[in-house]
Amino acid sequence: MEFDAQVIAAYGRHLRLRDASGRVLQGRPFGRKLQVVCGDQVRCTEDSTHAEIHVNEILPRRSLLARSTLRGDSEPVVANLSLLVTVIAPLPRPDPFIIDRYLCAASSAGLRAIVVLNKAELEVPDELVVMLKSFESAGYPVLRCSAETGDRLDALAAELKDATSVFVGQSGVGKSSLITRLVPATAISTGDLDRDAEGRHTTTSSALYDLPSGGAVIDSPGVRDFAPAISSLESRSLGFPEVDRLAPGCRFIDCLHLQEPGCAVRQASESNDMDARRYESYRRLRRLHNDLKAAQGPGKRRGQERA
Ligand SMILES: Nc1nc2c(ncn2[C@@H]2O[C@H](COP(=O)(O)OP(=O)(O)O)[C@@H](O)[C@H]2O)c(=O)[nH]1
Ligand SMILES: [Mg+2]
Ligand SMILES: [Zn+2]
Repeated sequence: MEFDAQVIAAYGRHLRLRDASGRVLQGRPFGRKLQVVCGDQVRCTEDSTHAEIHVNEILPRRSLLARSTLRGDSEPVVANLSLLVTVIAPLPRPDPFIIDRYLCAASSAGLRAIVVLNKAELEVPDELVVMLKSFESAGYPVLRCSAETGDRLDALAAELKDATSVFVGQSGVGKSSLITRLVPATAISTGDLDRDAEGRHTTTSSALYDLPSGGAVIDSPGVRDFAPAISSLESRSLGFPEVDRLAPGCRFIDCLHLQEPGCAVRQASESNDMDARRYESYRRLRRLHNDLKAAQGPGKRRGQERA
């Protein structure tokens, strides 16, 4: 019998599903090509002989956070979101360029994005203050809080209310700690696939948790690096709202803000009206696009141009 379910955790091809009545089931994609991710709505069948759920179809996604592999292929990360929460902390030391890459992917996926500084009770070095300011002046809300002390968690909960969010960021910044604080303990256990065969906690899966005040949050494994899907890198402003604001001042309407004469964006970065680090990050993302295209090889490139 066919039924629809929501994917509430994905551990490789092992899926945890929740049907309309709230029943939680284990399943797996039926067919090699189906790339099912946490947050997906799927159509399933129950195999009566094996007592296993087959996911046969992914229902249309409202939104998708996607990344590029080293070969330039697009891979889905999480689906049906409305908000991307980049979590950073004084320690481990944040890499602002990775944050910009996430903001780029969020922007092209049509997601609202915020930056959360967790462990805010620790000393915040000057360079981190400068970094946070670069996101704020670009137009991204920055929220400082602490999973440890509970400080400002109410403000974070208010941001998350009624949204489907994903927490992304380096391992060790406190994503899971924040979620543990925001979600009742009973809800944590149902989504918990974060354990290996020995019961140790691992961070190799994504899991969705319902929030008590409405909305849901997806915990994601820590990543060392993140490259947005190529399609995200083809948009005009790459998740740089400040570039959007400056671009009307460029001499050429199709200015890419690299070497073009009369570029208002480059001028703004030189006169510090735009954060110079953010501008460098913008340039790196343009280069990343070319590098990923090259990694795809000529066959794939032609194929994409026809589409
Ligand atoms: N000082 C401090 N430590 C925190 C805070 N939040 C989390 N931690 C610690 O940071 C470590 C990593 O937390 P975890 O939630 O597993 O990070 P994740 O890898 O991003 O999910 C743990 O030892 C937590 O106890 C915080 O607000 N302040
Ligand atoms: Mg974690
Ligand atoms: Zn320009």
